[in-house]
Amino acid sequence: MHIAFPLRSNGYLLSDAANRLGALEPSDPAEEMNALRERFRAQGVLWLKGLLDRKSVLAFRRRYFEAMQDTGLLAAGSDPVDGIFSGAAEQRGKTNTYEVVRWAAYEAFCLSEPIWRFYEAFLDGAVYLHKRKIIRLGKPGQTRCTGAHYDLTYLRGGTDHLCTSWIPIGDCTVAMGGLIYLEGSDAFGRVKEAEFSQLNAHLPPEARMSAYNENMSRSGWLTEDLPALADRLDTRWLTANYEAGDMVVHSPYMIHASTENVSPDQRMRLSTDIRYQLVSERIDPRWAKDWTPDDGL
Ligand SMILES: O=C(O)CCC(=O)C(=O)O
Repeated sequence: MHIAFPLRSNGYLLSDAANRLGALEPSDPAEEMNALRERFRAQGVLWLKGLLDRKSVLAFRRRYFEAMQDTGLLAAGSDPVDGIFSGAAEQRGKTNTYEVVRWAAYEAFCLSEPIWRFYEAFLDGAVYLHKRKIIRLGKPGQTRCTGAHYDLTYLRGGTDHLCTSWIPIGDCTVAMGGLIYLEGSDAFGRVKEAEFSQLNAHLPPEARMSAYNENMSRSGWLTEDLPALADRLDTRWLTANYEAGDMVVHSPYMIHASTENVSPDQRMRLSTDIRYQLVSERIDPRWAKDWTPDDGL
């Protein structure tokens, strides 16, 4: 995929010219389940095109931005479903994202039938949705991005047989700073986690599980320097133009990050990331509460 503009993440530039960028491969959710499982095992990620009903996803995007109207987030006169940023500093409004994650409407969205039915088939059993579910808003001009990490860092108290769903709530072009994946990095994530397990072995149980213990970085991230990591592993960051209705599934070892939103029309990136696993397997008890800013995860 040729990208005609610089992709920046926490101050680091990812350039097409350095051959460190590639395109994420889409998958059809109607494909045979064993083929999807095999691709997931080999690549650590599955970008499922159109798994969800596009209209329902857009209805939730509208609902979210309508609820934020009084914060001044939206450009005056714009349609909330477009999520056009006003450029103004956010005011305190009647609601905020930490309340939205407790909405029944959001819970219903995360539990929508195509999602749990997919996981029941994919994982081959009854599934559980982690209570701690995150909604992220990416405003144009915001320079803070998600650094390179794999999810198990934050989920060491349960099974590693779990899947993250990253769901764009609305279309999310590369320019809007959607999730990017480090090609082939599931294997590297496993090696890193085995190293951390050894380093953490002498720590008390709570610290051993923590993403922020003495052996980890302050954020739990591997690095913010995405180009250096791609150079080191001689691989590429995979980008995609996601659409409302898509769902990306990634393994807890797959390394991912995000880039700045440079949308020319000031469109905000809204997404959610939620985790499913078999109900019969160990569930990290720290994830059994709604997401709050001070939950220490
Ligand atoms: O959306 C983001 O920026 C980060 C999401 C993430 O880390 C995840 O889906 O696990």
